[in-house]
Amino acid sequence: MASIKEIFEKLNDAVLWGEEEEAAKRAQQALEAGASPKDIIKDGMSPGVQEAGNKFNEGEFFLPELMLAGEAMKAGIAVVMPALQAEVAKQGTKPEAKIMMGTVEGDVHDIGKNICLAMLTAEGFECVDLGVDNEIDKIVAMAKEVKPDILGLGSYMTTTMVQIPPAIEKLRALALAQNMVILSGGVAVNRRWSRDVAKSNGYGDDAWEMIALCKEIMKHPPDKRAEAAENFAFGNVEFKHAVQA
Ligand code: B12
Repeated sequence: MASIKEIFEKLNDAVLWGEEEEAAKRAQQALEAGASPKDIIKDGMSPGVQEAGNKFNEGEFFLPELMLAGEAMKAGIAVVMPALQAEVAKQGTKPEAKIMMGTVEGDVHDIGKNICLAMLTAEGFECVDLGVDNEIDKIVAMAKEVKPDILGLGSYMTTTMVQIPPAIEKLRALALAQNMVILSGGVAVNRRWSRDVAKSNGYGDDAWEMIALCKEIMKHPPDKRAEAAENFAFGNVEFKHAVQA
């Protein structure tokens, strides 16, 4: 029988080369071999999709290959999702918090967001997927309706990151009234921009940092969560305009 390491290699390859059926099959095989859904996403698929991104940046892959890699990753996630949810249900704990995530207007990249949502679900958070290409008014309306403890806004292109600051501006009063913490993330966005320009309450480089941040946020009473997020995410960021001696 193949080891989990060997299955992960094949699974990562299937994602990289955009083989949907193979990815679903290998994800199932990994589950049957006893791998945890979390590890399957983290070690069995994420490196494959990152590699596809690298090949695109280096000019070796083009858009069709990228789309196929994205679809293969989705097929793998679909296989592990029920196991992920079953694992959480078995733990029988109340969800730690409600987290809503969506991509801003004009942006259809959703692989990173989907990884975050899958991993947060695995950690016991109740997750609401707002999907991609969300206009600001829709984000505000959904935040009012869903009342998440944490709202994550994702942008993956420099052309769409400009949507995040006005979205946060429009959400500010609601966030205060609902004690909702707003995070920004995605490949177009960085920590300092999140703090200084978007004025979000926090940023995460990847799904694992987002999980750590969400856990930290929920350790605090509702009215202290935004501050706790800012300390955790931005505590070590140097000031933009350092005073010159
Ligand atoms: C895959 C991909 C695609 C796929 C998307 C498939 C899908 N379903 O998502 C397809 C082929 C559709 C695509 C299309 C396009 N793409 Co594209 N794409 C990529 C690529 C290669 C990888 C993105 C990805 O999935 N990365 C892997 C995931 C796991 O990483 P991630 O997104 O960063 O997510 C992690 C963290 O950021 C974090 N995170 C994510 N979201 C959030 C949210 C919060 C709140 C937090 C805290 C954390 C967090 O956690 C995640 C997991 O660890 C990137 C290049 C790159 N290296 O990133 C280009 C890239 C983003 N694309 C780019 C472009 C230009 C396009 C197109 C315009 C191309 C075209 N000419 O048509 C279109 C635009 C479509 C649109 N309107 O959105 C550019 C953007 C350049 C820019 N201006 O900034 C990039 C950077 C490539 C490049 N170097 O030029 N793309």
